[in-house]
Amino acid sequence: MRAAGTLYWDVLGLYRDILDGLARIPGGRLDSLGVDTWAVDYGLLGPDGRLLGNPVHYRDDRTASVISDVHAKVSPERLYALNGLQFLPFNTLYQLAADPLADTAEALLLMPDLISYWLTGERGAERTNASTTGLYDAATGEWSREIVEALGLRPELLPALRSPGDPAGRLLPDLGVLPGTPVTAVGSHDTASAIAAVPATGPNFAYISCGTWSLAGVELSEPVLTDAGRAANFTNETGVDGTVRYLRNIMGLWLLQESLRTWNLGTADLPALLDAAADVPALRSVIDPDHPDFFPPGDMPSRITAFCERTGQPVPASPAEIVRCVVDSLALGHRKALRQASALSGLPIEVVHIVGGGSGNALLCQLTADATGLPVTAGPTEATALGNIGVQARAQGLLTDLRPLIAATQPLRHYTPAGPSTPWDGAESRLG
Ligand code: LRH
Repeated sequence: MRAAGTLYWDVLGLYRDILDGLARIPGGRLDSLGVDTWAVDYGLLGPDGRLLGNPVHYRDDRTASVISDVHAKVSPERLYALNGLQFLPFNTLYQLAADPLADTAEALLLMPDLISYWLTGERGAERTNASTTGLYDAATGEWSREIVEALGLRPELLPALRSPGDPAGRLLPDLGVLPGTPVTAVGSHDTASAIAAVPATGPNFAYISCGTWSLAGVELSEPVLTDAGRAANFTNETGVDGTVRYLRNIMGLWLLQESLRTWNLGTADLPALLDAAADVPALRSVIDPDHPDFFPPGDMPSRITAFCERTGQPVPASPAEIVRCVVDSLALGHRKALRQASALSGLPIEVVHIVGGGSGNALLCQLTADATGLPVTAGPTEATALGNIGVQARAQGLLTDLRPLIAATQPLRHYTPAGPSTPWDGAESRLG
């Protein structure tokens, strides 16, 4: 929500919904609870543990003016050598540079850690999400003293790290819901939880965690911190069990969500629109989904048509044509990222797993198979929730290996490439 020019999260609304949800648990009993959210955003606490200021949304543009200051203190090359993170203007380290409260705050808690703190009174920094801050050393798995000091941040700002599966306190009695319920640290970065639930049956797979963002890449055991990886803006995020998610962010279904919002349509209208889009000729016009024009909230269709006009392509007119342009462009983005992930990491890809809400988008899954020339397995849709619960179940000794269980129990759909991927070769060059 925007107020006086700043884009904020409604963090207390989210917290209230969590408490409401807990109050409705059938039977009034839980063996464990784990919190995950999106990455990078945070709340700052004062000396008495109070929240200083309302957390700001990563789509706010407050970092635009501070990025060069940060890079003057630590070069992008050195940052990448230490944190292995793709450059995204909203990485926590840039947000902190734009946040006047960072100088006086006592503690920084990333969103899921903030919710956990409110639920339990205990503070910590869960590793998978800490790895998205830019302040975390991808090789050692600890906060990077060098980056923290170079940026003039106090090391005490950052709480002690914890890993998925660690205990994270108990629900406080004064919440009035399920008092004493154990809280377990999970892959608190939603993408870490989602990838923990990929139903892969062998090592040579790629994944696309497809929702508001498409996070497309491969899973590795060690970070890849090469110049070529940096140039391609690949990230090394920490996964559950110390795995490395070597991936790139692609703008994702945000392009569709914001288009629907502009047209005053809801997700219930999407199936009919996608059906109509399937009848529009393929690859008439494509956009670079990652162009910064598409990042902020607002009228998406007019930004898409402006891009097509600027690049001399046919201008999509109807909603179905715009949806087709978006879905084609995302499939192209998936293809480019996965080809690079494989080349940069040396991992051959035999199958692509699409998980998350986008795995229910049959047109996008089929076009991703066509564009990559690889078989696609789609599902589960609720991968993040399943990965979150799976880590808790494992911490309780209820299972040892989540992926085979997901593969055996979740409905999955399979897509094979419909034809040669040649038309996509030409289209990729139009992305620039
Ligand atoms: C997906 C996600 C992604 C981040 C972005 C901020 O929800 O966590 O992994 O890059 O949000």
